[in-house]
Amino acid sequence: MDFEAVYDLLQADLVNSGFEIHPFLISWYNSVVDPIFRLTDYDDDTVAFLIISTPTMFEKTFLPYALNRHKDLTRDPIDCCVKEKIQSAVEKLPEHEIDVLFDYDLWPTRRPKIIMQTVGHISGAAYFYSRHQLINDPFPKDRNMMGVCIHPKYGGWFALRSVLVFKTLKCSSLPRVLPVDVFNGDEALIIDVLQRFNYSWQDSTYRNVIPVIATYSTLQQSYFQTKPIDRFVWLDNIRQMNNENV
Ligand code: B12
Repeated sequence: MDFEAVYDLLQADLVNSGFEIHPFLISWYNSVVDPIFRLTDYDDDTVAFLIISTPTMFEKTFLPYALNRHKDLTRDPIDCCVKEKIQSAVEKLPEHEIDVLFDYDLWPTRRPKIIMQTVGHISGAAYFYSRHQLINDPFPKDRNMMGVCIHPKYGGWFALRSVLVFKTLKCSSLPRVLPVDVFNGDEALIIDVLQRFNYSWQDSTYRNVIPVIATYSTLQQSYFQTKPIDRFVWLDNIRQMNNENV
């Protein structure tokens, strides 16, 4: 199966479930991260795909999963649901050797196996804004300021979930898609989003710094605002309401 066939199959399987897929080459990632973060097991022209969840993933994929009584909801249910969905897509490509990395995969040293925001940028999915690009950086030198990706359609209403590395798929001529700089280089807007993401991410205003075509639903926001320890009870209530309605 060539690149186009693989890309088509992944899109057919995942787009209607509320995901987006963005292809990239390992060399694009390795050329920007520090040596310690490089993916050294692969050739430069190895094809990989970034998978992000969009606002509809919650209703299209997660709720049906969570309402299924056979699913164990005691371990992070969103992560388990996304993993199951991606694994089922991968199983449809048995002739390829695929390494699947998730946003939460860490080495024993707690270092992330893959830096998802960098992948978001180099794959063209969502521009990564960081203090390092500022000419006049106003933030305290000793403050660890996280960068943030902004998606051209969903602002901050999305998550960078997984990377599929196709060890057996090489394509040195893969066309590169540049990420959309939604702030057109306006440094004041970049500072504003970095402030919102670092100092008040809980209010979600960093997600709305540009006009968006969709946000997380009220139900989804309620789920994410629930403490992880209380989410099982939250989901159990949804299951009970669903039973009453059938
Ligand atoms: C660790 C982590 C945390 C830690 C943060 C620790 C810290 N302050 O650093 C904690 C638990 C606190 C945290 C909290 C949150 N997080 Co967090 N977190 C991560 C995680 C797992 C790893 C981030 C990391 O350590 N990166 C490593 C550092 C070194 O990367 P870096 O600083 O970007 O440096 C690299 C780049 O600069 C790159 N680089 C160098 N030159 C160039 C040039 C270019 C052009 C480019 C593109 C890159 C590049 O190379 C460097 C490395 O060598 C990622 C998922 C993942 N696997 O990536 C999510 C992630 C960053 N978190 C995310 C989110 C949303 C949050 C929260 C809002 C909570 C939430 N989940 O809702 C809060 C926000 C907290 C805050 N603002 O303070 C999202 C960000 C989404 C987005 N739109 O950007 C991610 C991507 C998870 C996801 N699945 O989507 N998080």
